[in-house]
Amino acid sequence: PEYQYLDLLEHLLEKGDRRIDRTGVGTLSAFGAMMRFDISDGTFPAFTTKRVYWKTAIKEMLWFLTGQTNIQSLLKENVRIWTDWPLEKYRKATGEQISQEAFEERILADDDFALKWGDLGPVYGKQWRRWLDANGKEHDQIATVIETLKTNPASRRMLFHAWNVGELDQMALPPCHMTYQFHTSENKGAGPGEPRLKLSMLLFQRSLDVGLGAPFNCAASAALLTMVAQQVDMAPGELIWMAGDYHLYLNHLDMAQQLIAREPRPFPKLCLLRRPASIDGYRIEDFEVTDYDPHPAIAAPVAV
Ligand code: THF
Repeated sequence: PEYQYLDLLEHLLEKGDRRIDRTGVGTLSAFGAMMRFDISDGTFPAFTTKRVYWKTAIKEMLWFLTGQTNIQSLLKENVRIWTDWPLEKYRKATGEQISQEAFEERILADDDFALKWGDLGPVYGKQWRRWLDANGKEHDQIATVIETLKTNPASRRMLFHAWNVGELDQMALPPCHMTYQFHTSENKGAGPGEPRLKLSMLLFQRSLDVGLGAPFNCAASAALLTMVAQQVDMAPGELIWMAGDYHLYLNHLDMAQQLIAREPRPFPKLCLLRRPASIDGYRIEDFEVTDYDPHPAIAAPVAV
């Protein structure tokens, strides 16, 4: 199944359209991809051709679910993948050439500084949990999806969405993974006491950084599907992942060559050690990943 990912890399290297992108780094780009991962047997699609920091990816997902948008809470969990955007904004605004470490320390130590400089605007968490409508009413899209799964699982309206058009210009970055839709089907062959329904999730991503972001997005969305399935007493089914513009940054070409030269290994397994009372109750300690035996990590810069 990891070959689906390696095929995207190969396609980009061979046929990608070379262009200068928003970040100025340059990419090889293509349009329209789909990957499918059956996770019904507990498979966790953490890629194996390089080590994926799956705990970081799940911590980011848990942070989205809290509805928070300030990097201070991420830094408290030692997650630093969102620092670049506030850091760049701070450097531009003040002209101060502060190091990433010093900036992160100030965000952690100084709440006022964090309020002023650590917020990413109304990104994922805000839209998922507190989408503001024209009448000033807030909508918790996650709670609605879970409620609908429990009461009307055949619905075709079980989705949440982060592309809030009126607020895009306030976001540090408009959402990349923007629509998550859920679908249930009969859990064929379920024994007594086993869930009768199977839950699948389709993720649409308008923009996919295949080198750096994709392994994170895949692990995080598999974790989300596993959590939601547990909350609604269904078996996890299939993770279907669609991308619009998928691209390889030009400073990731060496990494891509190394990845496709490596032999993928079996995916690890994911097990939830506890069943929290609600979707808000998960902690990183609840996720147990076993049999993960990846090739070594490959460091690569992120385009800001
Ligand atoms: N911007 C770009 N250019 N690519 C992305 O993947 C991306 N995201 C988020 C927002 N903007 C993006 C940020 N997500 C890493 C991983 C995910 C990120 C940003 C950075 C990263 O540096 N990963 C390293 C090390 C991680 C660590 O130190 O723990 C890696 O080797 O994987 C996609 O949603």
